Amino acid sequence: MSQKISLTRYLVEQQRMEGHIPSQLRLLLEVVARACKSISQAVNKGALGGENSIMGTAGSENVQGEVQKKLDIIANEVLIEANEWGGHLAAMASEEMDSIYVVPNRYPQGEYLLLFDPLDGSSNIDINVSIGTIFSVLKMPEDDRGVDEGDFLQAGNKQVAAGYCIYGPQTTLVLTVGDGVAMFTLDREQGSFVLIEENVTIPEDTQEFAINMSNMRHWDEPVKRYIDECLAGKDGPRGKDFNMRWVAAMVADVHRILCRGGIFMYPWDKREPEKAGKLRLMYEANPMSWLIEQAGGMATNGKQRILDIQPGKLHERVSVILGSKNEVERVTSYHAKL
Ligand code: AFP
Repeated sequence: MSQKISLTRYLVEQQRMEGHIPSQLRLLLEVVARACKSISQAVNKGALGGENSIMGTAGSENVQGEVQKKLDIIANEVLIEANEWGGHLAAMASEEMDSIYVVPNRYPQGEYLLLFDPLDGSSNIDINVSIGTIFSVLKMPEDDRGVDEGDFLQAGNKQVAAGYCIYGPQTTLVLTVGDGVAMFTLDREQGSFVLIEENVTIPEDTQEFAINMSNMRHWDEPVKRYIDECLAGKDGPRGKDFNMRWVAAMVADVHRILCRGGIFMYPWDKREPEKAGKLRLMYEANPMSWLIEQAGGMATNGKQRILDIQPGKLHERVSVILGSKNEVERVTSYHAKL
């Protein structure tokens, strides 16, 4: 790429040429990107942050009963403080907060709703492995007076923007506003995100799968069958060898899939049969599924398209199968044969 295109310029051009992102949404995305820059800064400091070190646990649990890391809480605060005063949002929801955060009365209220997992893959923080922030943007339902949790309960196909920022060897922001997927890497000297790839496309076929194999004995038949066939390699029904990767941060596994294809699964399993899955629908599965679909891939819960699931509650969980189209189709078809 000869001329560097910043995120700001990309968004202005989307607004001007494509006409489908209103200025308020553009502003919102710029603020989210700015917050991700601050989080990236904190991640980079690690134990060098002294008293403000981001390492270790905060001594509390979130609404899902998971131990909160210090960085989970810091990232949550950074996103709220950056977004509450701009006038583009009505409310926010996060993995780290039990209920929604309504923009305080002292600030103007906008028409958008922001959902996020401030720090995905928090078990990777202390071991210096990739982590990330995932976000999803919805519009307030029309003619709505006063915002409440019910306004957030919209299917993923209603998202107006979605993305993530991965804090790895590079800090990269990946975004869709419904016109393909674009990637921007943080240029630390310039302090801005620079476009590195537009129209990201996932190959339809793959020989790489991502799943936590230690849960194999708890899986349902269709997932077991799919993985057994992959493991059988060249001599099995698939007639080819497969490779496996598992970063334990969805953001990093999805990033790899957007870069070179693959299939990611966190399926329902028998450990907690009453839960639909481990991952959260509204601020993990929905934004990732939209990005994957926008890049030509597919995302289902084994039975239906994730983006068509009508959420019943904010912190709803879901079984996730996403990535290269032909593989996701295959696993989904195994579920249909049950
Ligand atoms: P946190 O956001 O609580 O760190 O969880 C990360 C995650 O939900 C997802 O990003 C990973 O794919 C998955 O957990 C890893 O889970 P296992 O430890 O069960 O493999």
